[in-house]
Amino acid sequence: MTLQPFPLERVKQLAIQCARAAGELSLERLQQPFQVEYKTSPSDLVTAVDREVERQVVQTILEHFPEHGILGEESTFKGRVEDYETLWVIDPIDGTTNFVHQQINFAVSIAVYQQGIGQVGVVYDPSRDELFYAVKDGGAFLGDRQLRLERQVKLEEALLCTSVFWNKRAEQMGIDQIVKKLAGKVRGMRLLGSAALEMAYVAAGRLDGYVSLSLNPWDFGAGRIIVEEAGGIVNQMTGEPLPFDRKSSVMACNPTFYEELRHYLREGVEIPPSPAEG
Ligand code: 2AM
Ligand code: CA
Repeated sequence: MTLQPFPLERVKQLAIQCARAAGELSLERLQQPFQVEYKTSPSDLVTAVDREVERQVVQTILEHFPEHGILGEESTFKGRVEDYETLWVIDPIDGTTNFVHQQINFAVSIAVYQQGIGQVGVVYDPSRDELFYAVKDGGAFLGDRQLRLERQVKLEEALLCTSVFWNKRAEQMGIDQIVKKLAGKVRGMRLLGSAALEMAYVAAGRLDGYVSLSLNPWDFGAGRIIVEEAGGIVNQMTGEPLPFDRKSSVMACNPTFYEELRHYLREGVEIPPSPAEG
């Protein structure tokens, strides 16, 4: 049997099309009342819009590529991840709490992996109509502008971002201490509430680094490809490579201070191996 070459250009076009359509649908739904539910607690929300948007994305992908698998936050696709050579990893709304409260600062995240290797990553912010995307070995872009992390940044000059505070286990592990220590070292710390957007912003140089003790694969799937293609470094906080299909800690940053940041993180906190506990 001859293996078909991976249709990179078609996959990229479809990922961008799906992300834009998903973003438009989310914005439309914000104009009307929608149902909000607690997933596990009052700080873990899901809305009817998350589910509707994911269903739309899954349907479109399968119309074009019925042979591909899909790993989505809302589990709309029922197949087993390990059965597919090509896997789409999608979050219909990354930053659901922002979607509900702020109606801004959320994003669609779509990544495509071929045998575990990231090929295409798309993060679309519909409120600002900003499209971040990257293709393996083809560069990272914000719209038609190529993103390159060429500026030298010292840790003391860095603006860092984290989404650790939602995680009670992170608190038990002393993450508040490490963040406090880091905050005293860097220029500033931010919490935006959407890991996908935060990673896209690292690629764009709006933030210099992002750290989290535990993220789901759909939160970092696209952002990691975009940061890497922009010339940044993305790993687990232990320094090991990120997985593509399970939970992990994440650090993504400008390469100039990667080792220094890793040293700081290693000193203060017990970093969980992947898969991390949520
Ligand atoms: P979400 O909005 O898709 O749930 C900041 O809260 C970031 O962490 C967001 O990207 C959010 O994604 C993610 N997040 C929230 N709760 C999480 C959990 N229990 N495990 C992993 N990631 C989570
Ligand atoms: Ca989500």
